[in-house]
Amino acid sequence: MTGRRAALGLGLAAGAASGAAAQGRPTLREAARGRGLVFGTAVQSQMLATDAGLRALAQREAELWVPAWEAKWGPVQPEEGRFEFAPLRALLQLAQPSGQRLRGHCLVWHEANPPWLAPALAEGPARARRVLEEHFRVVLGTTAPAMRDWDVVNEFIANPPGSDNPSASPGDLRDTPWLRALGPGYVELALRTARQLDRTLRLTLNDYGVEADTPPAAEKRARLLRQVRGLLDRGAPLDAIGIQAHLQMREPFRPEPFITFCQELRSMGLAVLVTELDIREPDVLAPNVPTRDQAVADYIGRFVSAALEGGVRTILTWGLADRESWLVSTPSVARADGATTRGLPFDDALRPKPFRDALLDAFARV
Ligand code: 9MR
Repeated sequence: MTGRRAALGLGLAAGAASGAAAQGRPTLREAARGRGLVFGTAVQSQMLATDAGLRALAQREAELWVPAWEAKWGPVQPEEGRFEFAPLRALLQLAQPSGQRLRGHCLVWHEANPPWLAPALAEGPARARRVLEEHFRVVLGTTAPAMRDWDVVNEFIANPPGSDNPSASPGDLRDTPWLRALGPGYVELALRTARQLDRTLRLTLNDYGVEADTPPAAEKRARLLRQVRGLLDRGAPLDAIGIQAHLQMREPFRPEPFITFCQELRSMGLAVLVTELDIREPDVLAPNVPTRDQAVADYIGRFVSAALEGGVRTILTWGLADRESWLVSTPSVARADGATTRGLPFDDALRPKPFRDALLDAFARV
């Protein structure tokens, strides 16, 4: 382990005081910690380096950081055999004085991959396996002291008919270059490879589209449960399920089916995390910002309370302030009417919104 620590240049940061309360209420970090919960956020090294306000906010409000980009395959292994850890190191350096821990995201995904990867995987299972094992060996070996929890496979369940982006795949598993190269055993291979390299790493499978009270979400929950049960029956190492929770207010949410889903996962001995919480507002907005923000907060409050009731103890939002949100910067999910999505706990001026209060209130009820 000492060699690994030296490899990334930094170990686990020591716990540090989380700073002043914002506007008379505790920080999310403090409030969560007081209830035995962990609150975290996605961060981007470039943004934290250039935006002092966002940096201070992430340092003050979050206990746990997840790199939104820096640990994905594309940035980490841009060319075969050339590994790049400078952006991750930069994040660790920013985290150290304020005592954040980092979780890893993600080792296997069908997006954010370098151009060389898909052709290499297409060369056949033996080559695909070597490529996977080498990436895991270097990445886990380098990040081990600082990152003890990884999304090993991200978004592996196929979207059922009726979803926003239904998958062509006929089975439970999403059709990806990994599935095509290695067959349905690729998830188990990834988990076993990670466990073999690092016996005490927390291994997580992360997915989305399982939150709402809609037929496609119900089917995706069933697919996830079926796949997870199969993995555990085969003795695959697995510790946790990450529920992304990119919520959409045009979809209904009902606590009961979601709580049952979390409890079923918990009954299999798994931890359940909310890993990427944010929310898209409805197509037709209320006429003023306070009404919009209150509607967002009501939905978030219901969702987070259900998650906590279902046994979730770690909640991460996908960014803290609207100005860093992919819901604002990504054309495919940005609002068609040109309005800025108010889908995170703090506004563009970094002032807390009712979303933040809904989190605090839900934490306080635990
Ligand atoms: O928010 C992330 C964005 O900055 C990246 O460009 C993109 C591609 O790497 O990924 C976004 O994060 C995604 C996450 O990794 C997986 N779940 C969905 C997130 C939003 O697209």
